[in-house]
Amino acid sequence: MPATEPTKIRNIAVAGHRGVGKTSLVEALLFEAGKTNRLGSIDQGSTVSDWDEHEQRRAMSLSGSLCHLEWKDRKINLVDTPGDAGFQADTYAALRVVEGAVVVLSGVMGVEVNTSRVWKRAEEQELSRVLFVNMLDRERADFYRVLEAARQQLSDRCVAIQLPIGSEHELTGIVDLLHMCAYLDPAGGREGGPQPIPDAMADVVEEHREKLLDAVVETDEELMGRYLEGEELDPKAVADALKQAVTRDELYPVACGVASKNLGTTALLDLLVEGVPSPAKKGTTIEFGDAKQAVFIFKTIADPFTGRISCFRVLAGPVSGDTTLVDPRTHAKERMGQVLVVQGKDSEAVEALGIGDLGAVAKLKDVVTGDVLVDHEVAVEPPHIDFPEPVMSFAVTPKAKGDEEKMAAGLRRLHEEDPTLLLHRDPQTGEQLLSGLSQMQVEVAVDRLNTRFHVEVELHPPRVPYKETIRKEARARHRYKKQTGGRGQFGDCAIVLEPLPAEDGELGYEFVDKIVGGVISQGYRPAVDKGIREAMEHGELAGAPVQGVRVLLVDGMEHNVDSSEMAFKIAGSMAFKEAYQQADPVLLEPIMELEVTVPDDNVGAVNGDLNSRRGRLQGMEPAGGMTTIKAEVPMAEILTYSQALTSMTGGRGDYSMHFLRYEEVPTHVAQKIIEQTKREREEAKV
Ligand SMILES: Nc1nc2c(ncn2[C@@H]2O[C@H](COP(=O)(O)OP(=O)(O)OP(=O)(O)O)[C@@H](O)[C@H]2O)c(=O)[nH]1
Ligand SMILES: [Mg+2]
Repeated sequence: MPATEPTKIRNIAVAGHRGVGKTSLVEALLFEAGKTNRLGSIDQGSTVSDWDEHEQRRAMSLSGSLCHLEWKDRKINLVDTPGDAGFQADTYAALRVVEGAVVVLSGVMGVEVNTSRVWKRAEEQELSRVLFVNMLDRERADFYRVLEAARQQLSDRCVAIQLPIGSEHELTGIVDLLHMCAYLDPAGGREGGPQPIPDAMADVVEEHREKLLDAVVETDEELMGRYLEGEELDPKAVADALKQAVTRDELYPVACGVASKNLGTTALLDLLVEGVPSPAKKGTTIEFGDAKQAVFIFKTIADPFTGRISCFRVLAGPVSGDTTLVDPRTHAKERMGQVLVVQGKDSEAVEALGIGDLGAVAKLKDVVTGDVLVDHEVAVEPPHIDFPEPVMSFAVTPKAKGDEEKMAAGLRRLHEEDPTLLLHRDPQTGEQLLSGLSQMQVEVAVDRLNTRFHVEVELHPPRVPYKETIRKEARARHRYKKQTGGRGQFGDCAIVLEPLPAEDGELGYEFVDKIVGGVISQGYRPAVDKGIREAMEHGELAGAPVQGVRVLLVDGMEHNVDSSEMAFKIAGSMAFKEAYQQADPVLLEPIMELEVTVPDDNVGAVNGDLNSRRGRLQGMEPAGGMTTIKAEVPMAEILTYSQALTSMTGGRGDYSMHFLRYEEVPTHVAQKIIEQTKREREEAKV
């Protein structure tokens, strides 16, 4: 099979909020196009794109899934993306390799938190967009309400291109306003081809057909002229102008249907072919220099059995099997043994893939998501996929002693698949921290460690990385002296501690040598510095590292026989501890900047709760039924926020946060932490 021409390809990401029927829609499109013989379902765990056992167990998508189908002599590549906030890495990566997105909305819920988020991302990437209002068979579903919400909250350039026939459980079909025909509910079978529009719909169809034509001709002067002269425009002319408008992001057609029954797929497939640009028209902004063959890796699957599978978009080609490319990031040669097309969990080798096409290759050596591979070494800047930052961390420990390395190796593999999942050691608390975008993402990683890598691990709330600093100047002198028979020990130093202001928000440390007249010889002064640094690793208040201190070494004494580096190190450390007590030491805690998006009804409860967490409200932005609250909250108060938010908002809230700065812990809170540390230290001694 020769490579498909770029003009005959459509690359489409299916994106939207959690649970709106994206996977069901992809399933229906594959079925309608004859790629599968029966319509799989989420509830039976039988869809093509949610093939992973963890996806089936949780009945939700956890990673992006690549599928393809043929429709009217076009190859449509579909990337089904997860809607859950914890799994957005794959969604964002998918949006980087497509020209178009089908943004799926629930006919009941309309525009939700993640709808707006993927919309914004698609806008940044200048993707052509089609909306699909799904679940119109459900109770309280209302196409026109959702259409209005999309026009208000996403773009007033959204225009209906299909309409439902009937509503809720009396929904019987949809009308295609472009081709002026109807499709009747196939109840899970294949759609039976175009039917006449029911007479009873005449008025509403007329109204929306006119709105559609008005919107389309407004983007095309020539067509506008013909339209105004009263000419009847044929669907082809309208579709051509529509495609131009969609390509230039001037129009967003709104389709509709019922994915779980396969209603609306024919009209949607027609729209993807006729109304969405091909890679030849829209192309990619990813750089590949003057390479004749180039691919961009947008997804990595780390399978313990088949090894690593890398999904790519062809930037320059065609690219065939048996090709060796080079990764300019590592300068390593990478062999593309076989070029594969992917259908969910299945793949099939093909001869070659052309420009713009999406495919996969197995067993590349050292390639990560985000790499560009080229046929000869050219300096290319790999495109930056702006992945969301982790918002929460858990401390992880293996259940069995000795499994640390196995756990780390497994998590490294999972990080290859999902770059937002990070394992790192907190240098301060010594804990292994697993960070991610949501609690569920972290829990799924734990499940996968178990099933794929056979390591059982436990999650705990992490320790807060407190710090200590001083508020005023203090001085101390310490003489370390030991006389035990032969050679003794002698070190004597006087130091002054001063608060050192933060630089760019970072608290530092400075050692200033003010010795005059050589009272301590040059060779011993760094030992004093070293002793002080060691003492600063564990402050006297709560054992947290001390920062924001300038130390002046002002005086001292040495003994010509007994002095040693060791003696001066000890003297420095002791002098520091003594001065530190006098310098008004205080405890510092990390403050996070928090952004919570919740339904308007929950704002009161969420604000009240943030208040009880010592949060400080910074602002509120209502937008279409949801409000985004910005607040500064101490990290210690927000370690387990996810559960609280879920219960306050019935799962409809969403949040993200990042580190802002360190601040002094209020006295009454600090007192408790200091006492707690003392108790722990004493227990540790026993
Ligand atoms: N009544 C009805 N149910 C639907 C429809 N489409 C999907 N569902 C059901 O809604 C649930 C979620 O469907 P999914 O296809 O998993 O939704 P998704 O958007 O892929 O979910 P995530 O990938 O987890 O974000 C499943 O139980 C589906 O059977 C529909 O049009 N009507
Ligand atoms: Mg899904």
